[in-house]
Amino acid sequence: MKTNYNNFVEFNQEIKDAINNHLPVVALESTIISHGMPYPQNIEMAHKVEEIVRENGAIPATIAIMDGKIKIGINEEDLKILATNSDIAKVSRRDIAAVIASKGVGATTVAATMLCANMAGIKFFVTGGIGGVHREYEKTLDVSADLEELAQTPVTVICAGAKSILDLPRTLEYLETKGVPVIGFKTDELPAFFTRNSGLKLNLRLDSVEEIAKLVYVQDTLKLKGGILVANPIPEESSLDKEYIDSIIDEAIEESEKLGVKGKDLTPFLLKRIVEKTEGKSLEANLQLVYNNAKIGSRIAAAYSKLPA
Ligand code: PSU
Ligand code: MN
Repeated sequence: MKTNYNNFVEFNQEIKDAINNHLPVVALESTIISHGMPYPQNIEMAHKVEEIVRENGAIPATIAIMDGKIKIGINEEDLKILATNSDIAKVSRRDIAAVIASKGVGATTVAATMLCANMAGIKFFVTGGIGGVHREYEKTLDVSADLEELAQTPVTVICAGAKSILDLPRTLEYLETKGVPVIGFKTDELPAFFTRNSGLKLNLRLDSVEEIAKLVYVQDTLKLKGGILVANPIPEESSLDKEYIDSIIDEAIEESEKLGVKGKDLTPFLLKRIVEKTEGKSLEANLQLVYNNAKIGSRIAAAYSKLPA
């Protein structure tokens, strides 16, 4: 038999059945587990997010590469490996074929998870924050592959905006250029991950999950290329003080420059230093915003599945 797609993709049966029956399914990434949060909070987060997705009417599909296969729905053993090993590859679009070919293990970023979700027929994807245009872009040309993926892959990503480790105005400009709709959920501004506001006005605000589902439906029906970004602010009670977190982020960036950290190592380095410097306060905020995104993302997926197929 000739090698095909099925040789490199493995579905969990429940997820496969749900996709085939047009039931709501929500994809979840694994870089957030391996590189975005420390152990053991990463495992707790992965469990709780899956629980919240189910409570809100959808089926969770955590995606990673295990032993040379894209797994649509990892199991407990996979999760343990991803959460506890410090040498798991961070897999973006460019790395997928290499990690599969070498029968490796990899945690998928937003870009790679979108790509895999789309391959699998999953339309919604919940995460914490996306990558974007890095500060000092003019020196480094560092733009996350997440933005390029949003430009070309028809998956709706629910996030809490982007961290101000990034250049947020340029990130929004980039998304505009690439034709990506950015929807503020019950907000007029782009949320800045740890804080509800960034001072950057969005073009589009929607106040119900049904309206968002309808927009996705139109975009799909017209087969408009590319993804959609839903920006869901962190709950008020979990948000951090802007001046406090901004000064910590500035310090972390300064350290990364001194140490010459760049490329794919930069984002994980900054995330880790921020958790250390805030003595876990940023981690708690991060957990709460992911849970909130899981709730809203699943409700959007559930609303979408009620629209005519
Ligand atoms: N931002 C976060 N937490 C994360 C990431 C970003 O607040 O875990 C991860 C996501 O997987 C995202 C990736 O896709 O970092 C972006 O990395 P880069 O900037 O190297 O493209
Ligand atoms: Mn980068």
